[in-house]
Amino acid sequence: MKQKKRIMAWVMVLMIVFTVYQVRDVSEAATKSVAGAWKKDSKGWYYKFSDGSGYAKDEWIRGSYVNKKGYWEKKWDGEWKQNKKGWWFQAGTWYPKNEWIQYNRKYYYFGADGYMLTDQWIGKYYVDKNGVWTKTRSTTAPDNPVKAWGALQVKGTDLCSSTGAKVQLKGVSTFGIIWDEGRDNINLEAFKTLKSWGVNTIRLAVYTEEYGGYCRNDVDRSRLDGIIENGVSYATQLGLYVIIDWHILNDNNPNTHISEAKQFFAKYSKKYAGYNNILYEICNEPNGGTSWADVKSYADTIIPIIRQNDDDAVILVGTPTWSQKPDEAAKNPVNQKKNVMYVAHFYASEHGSDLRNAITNARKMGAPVFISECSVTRASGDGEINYTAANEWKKFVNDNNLSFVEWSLSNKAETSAMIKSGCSKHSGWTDSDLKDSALFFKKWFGEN
Ligand code: IDC
Repeated sequence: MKQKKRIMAWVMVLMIVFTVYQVRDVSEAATKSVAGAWKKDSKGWYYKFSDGSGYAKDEWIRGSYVNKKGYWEKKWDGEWKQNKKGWWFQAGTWYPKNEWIQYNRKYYYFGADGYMLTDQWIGKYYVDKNGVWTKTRSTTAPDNPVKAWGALQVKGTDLCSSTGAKVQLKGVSTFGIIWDEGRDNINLEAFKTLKSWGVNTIRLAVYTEEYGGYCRNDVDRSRLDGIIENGVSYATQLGLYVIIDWHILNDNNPNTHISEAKQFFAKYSKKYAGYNNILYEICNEPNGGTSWADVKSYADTIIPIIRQNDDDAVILVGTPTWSQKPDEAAKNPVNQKKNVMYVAHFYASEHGSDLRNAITNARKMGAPVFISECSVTRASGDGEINYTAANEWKKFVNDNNLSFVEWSLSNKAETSAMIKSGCSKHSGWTDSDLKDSALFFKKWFGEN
C-alpha cells in the first residue's frame, strides 16, 4: 500500500514538471514578439515599453487591461470572433498579432494580420486545424548544430539528436567537388555564408565515373582526397554536419565500382571514426535498370565495412530509379539497420505526388527516409521553377520533418546552380548573386 502511494506521488510530480516545462516553452516564444515587459512593484504588475516611451496606461496589452494608474487590472476580457477570413481574438480594442495566446489551457498563434493560424509550423511549434498547439520539434537553428545535437541517431523513422530530439538537417550539396563551376566554393568562408542562412549540413559530391570521378584512371585521386578532407575540416570547424556522398550516376549500378567503394569507405570511416558529424551516403542514384536487390547486396557489403570502424554514423542508402524508390527498400531493408536511412531525391518541376507517396509508404513500413539531394527545377538540373510544385514539396518535407539537401553550390549556367553564372564570388553571396532556386531554398533554410 505504502509503495503504491509513493508511485502515485512520483507520477504526480512528473506530471507537474512536464506541464510546467511545456507551458514555459511556449510562453517564452510569445514574449519575444512583444515590445516591452511586465514588471512588478509593491502595488502590482505594470508594463514597460522597451523603446523607452514609458509605461502602459489605460490600455490593453496582450489581452490584459492596464488601468489608469498603470497597473494590471484584468485579463482575457475578450472573445473569439470570426469572419470569412478566419478567427481572431478581441479583447477591448486590442487583438493579438504575431504572438501566442493561452486560452482555456490551450495555445493559439495569431499572424501579422491578427488572424489565427492553423495547420502549420510556427517556428518549432505546430498548430492543428483548430489552431491549437499540438506538437513541438527541436529544429531551431542552433549556433553550433553539431555541439547542440551531437552524434545523430535514427529512432523509428526519425532522425534525432544524441538525446533523442527530432532534428531536421538542412543542407547544401557541393557541385562535383573537382568541377570548375563549384570547386572553389569549398572553403571555410563559403560554408560560413551558408551557415548564416540556416544551413546545418554540407554534402560533398564525390562523382565516381563522370569526368574527374574517383574511379577513373585519369584522375589524381590524392587531389580529390585533399578536397574531401578540406571540406570535412571546414564543416567540422563550423559545427556543421557533412555527408560524404559516393556519387554514382553514369555507372548506373553501385556494384560497378564496388571494389573502389570498399576501399573508399574503409578509408574514410577509419579516418573519421572519432567524429560525430559525418554521414556516409554510399550510392547517390542507382539507375539504368538497377534493382533494389542489386543495391541491397551492395549496401550489405559496404555497411559492415563502415561499421567496423564506426558503429553509429548515419548511413544513407540510395534507391533505384535515381533514388525514387524508398518504398522498394522498405519492403526488404538492409541487414544491419541501425542508423540507416533510405534516400529519396526530388526535382520539383518533374517529380510530384508519386514520389511523395513512395516516401510516405516507405515510412509507414518503418523505413526512415532522407532527402539528400533536391531542387525546384527539372531533373536535368535545368529548366523552369514551378513554385506551386516547389511549395507542395516544402510543405510535405516540413510536415514530415524530413531532412533535405539542395543541389548545388555552383555557378554553372543551369537553373539548379545556386550562384548566378556571372558571379565569381566564392563566399559571401548576397541575394543579387543568387539564382531563383537558391533564393527559394535560402528562405526555407532561414525558417524555424
Ligand atoms: C548534374 C549537374 C550537371 C551535370 C550532370 C552530369 O547538375 O551540370 O552535367 O550532373 O551528369 C541528379 C544527380 C546530379 C545531377 C542532377 C541534375 O544526382 O549529379 O547533376 N541530378 O541533373 N539527380 C537528379 C538530378
